[in-house]
This record gives sequence, structure tokens and C-alpha cells, in this order.
Amino acid sequence: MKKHTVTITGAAGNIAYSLIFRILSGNIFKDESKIQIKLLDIPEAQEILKGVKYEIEDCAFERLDSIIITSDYETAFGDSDFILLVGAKPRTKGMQRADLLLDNANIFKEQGKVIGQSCKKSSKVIVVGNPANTNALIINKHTPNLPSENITSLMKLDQNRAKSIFSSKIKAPIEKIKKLIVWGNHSATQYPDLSNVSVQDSNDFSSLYDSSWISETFIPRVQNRGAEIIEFRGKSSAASAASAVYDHLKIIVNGSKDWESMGIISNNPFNISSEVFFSYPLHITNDSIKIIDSVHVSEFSRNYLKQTETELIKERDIIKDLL
Ligand code: NAX
Repeated sequence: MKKHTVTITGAAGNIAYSLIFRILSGNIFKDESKIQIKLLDIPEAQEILKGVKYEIEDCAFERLDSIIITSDYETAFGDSDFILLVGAKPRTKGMQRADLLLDNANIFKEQGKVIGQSCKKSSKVIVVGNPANTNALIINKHTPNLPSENITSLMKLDQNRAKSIFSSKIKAPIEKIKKLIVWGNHSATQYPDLSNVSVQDSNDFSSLYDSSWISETFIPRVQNRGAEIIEFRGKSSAASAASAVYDHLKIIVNGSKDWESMGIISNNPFNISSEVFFSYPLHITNDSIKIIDSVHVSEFSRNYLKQTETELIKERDIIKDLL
């Protein structure tokens, strides 16, 4: 019987505690295959992982092949089909992204080296731990044998947030909203873009809001949603982040009919640096990720793209010694 191996790092943490169970109970893999799950965390978290392993066993998932818990990178990454890099220090209340950069960059450098040496050429790596785009860049630099298109960073949480906020505004069901993309960095400079949105079965949704709602309410609300959650919960988003990682993985495996947003490194027609992981409008099938290059970028959009690109270049410059 076919088996898919999924590695999750930071497996003793909050996001993983939702994500593992979503993956094992969900329907990412359409065939009858089983899932081997490899859970990596630091040595001090191995007792927690043991508890998580017991809980997984207690769910009696029919899909489950086996569970490996480890703190050893080679055990975790070797022969894995999907490597979900969640483990990192999360941002806490009042902490700036820049503080996180160097701390987390070192983790991703070490993991990248081992992924480069031990993973399959077909492995897909999804970077979630923040700063996700720049961590993806570090992974890319240390995995010369892995095609760059196999590495993506998570923007699906931002896209889901944008869709949900927009859906409430125009009172349309989520599934009717298409082509809502988020450009750039997974940070407060990201640009959720309504210019191409279509709402099925509705001709006149644009009369329900005006340009000031877009620039004064919609964009800042999406950009700062992570901080808003921290303000109330005292911790960063976990369940919604896990749900977004699940969606992202499902799209990588099966493709998507809608436009998607993921951080990728690529030559592109939008004049964005090809040396940063940047979220573009993407058409994704089960074996390819292609930038939708026909998208028109207005002057209004161009300003936002520039800001988020500038931030990514600054992040890259801070960690350049690790590249
Ligand atoms: P937690 O602090 O609950 O869990 C992080 C886990 O990572 C801990 O168990 C820790 O021991 C582990 N860890 C630390 N160093 C490690 C290493 N070298 N190898 C393996 N594991 C290691 O954080 P959680 O809430 O789960 O968030 C995880 C990451 O996701 C954070 O960086 C967070 O900022 C990021 N997020 C990214 C999002 C995105 O859209 N890209 C959204 C949600 C989330 O904020």
C-alpha cells in the first residue's frame, strides 16, 4: 500500500497540536494511502512529544501508518515526502519581527543543511515558522539539490483572513469569492489585493464598498490580524494557522481551481526581486506552480508591492551572513 511521509517540526507546539490531527483525519490524499508522521522537536520537548504520540494513537486514525518522534534532523527529514517547517520561536506580545529574524534564521540554516543532505529530490518543503519568507530563503540556499519550486512559504492564513473579512463585508459566501490574492511578505506589509476579485453569481458587489474601505479598513485589518489575535489571546494564531497549513498542503498535493498565494522564489513579470521569497498570484496544479503573469498591477497596487518587497530585501540583508 502507498505511504506518504509527512514531517512536522515544532511538533510539541501550538500549531502542530491542531495540524497533526487535521492531517490525519482529513482528505489531503485522495488515494487509499497511509500516512507516516514524523514529529521533530528539541530534546527538552521529547516528553511532550510522547504525550502527543499517545493522543494520536488514541484517535485510531485509519490513515495512520506509523509515528516517529525525534529530535534528530536526519531521522526527521530523511525520506520525507512533505516537510512542514513549523518549529521556531513564535512572536509574543510587543515583540518585533526583527527580533525574531536572527534567532530563527540559525534554526533554519541548520535544518536546511540536513534537508539538503538527506531529503528526496521530490520532497516538498513548506515553511511556516516566522519570518516564514526569509526562512524559506535560507532553506533554499542550503538545499542546492532540491528544486527551488519545491519550497514554498505559507500565505494561506493571510489569504483566508482576507477572504473571510471580504465575505463579511459583501455578505457573500466564502466559496463564491475567487481570485483574492495576497502579495509579498507574511507580515504587516503584505498586500491583500481586491483588484481582480470575482464573486460568482453577483454582478454588482463593488457597489457595496468604496476605495476608502479598501485602504483604510480592509488592507490594515488583514495586515494586522495576527497582532489582533495576539492582543486578545495573548498567544499567536494556532488553530487558524494549522487550518491554513492544511489547506496549503492540500493545494500542493491536489492543485487548486482558484488563484492561490504562496511565497516562492522566482523570476517574475512584476519586476520584484528574484532573490526573495515573495507571494504572487499563482496557478497551482498537482505538479506545477506558475505565476499568473497576466495580472494587471495598478499604480495603487504597485506602491504596496514596493513596500513589502523593500521589507523582504531588508530581512534578507539582516541574515545575509547565513546564506
Ligand atoms: P510554539 O512556541 O507553540 O511552538 C514552537 C515549537 O517549535 C516549540 O515546541 C519549540 O520547542 C519548537 N522548536 C524550537 N526550536 C526548534 C528546532 N530547532 N527544531 C524543532 N523544533 C523547534 O509556536 P507555534 O504557535 O506553534 O508557532 C510556530 C511558528 O509559526 C512561529 O514561528 C510562528 O510565528 C509561526 N506562524 C506562522 C504563520 C504563517 O502564516 N507563516 C502564522 C501563524 C504563526 O504565527
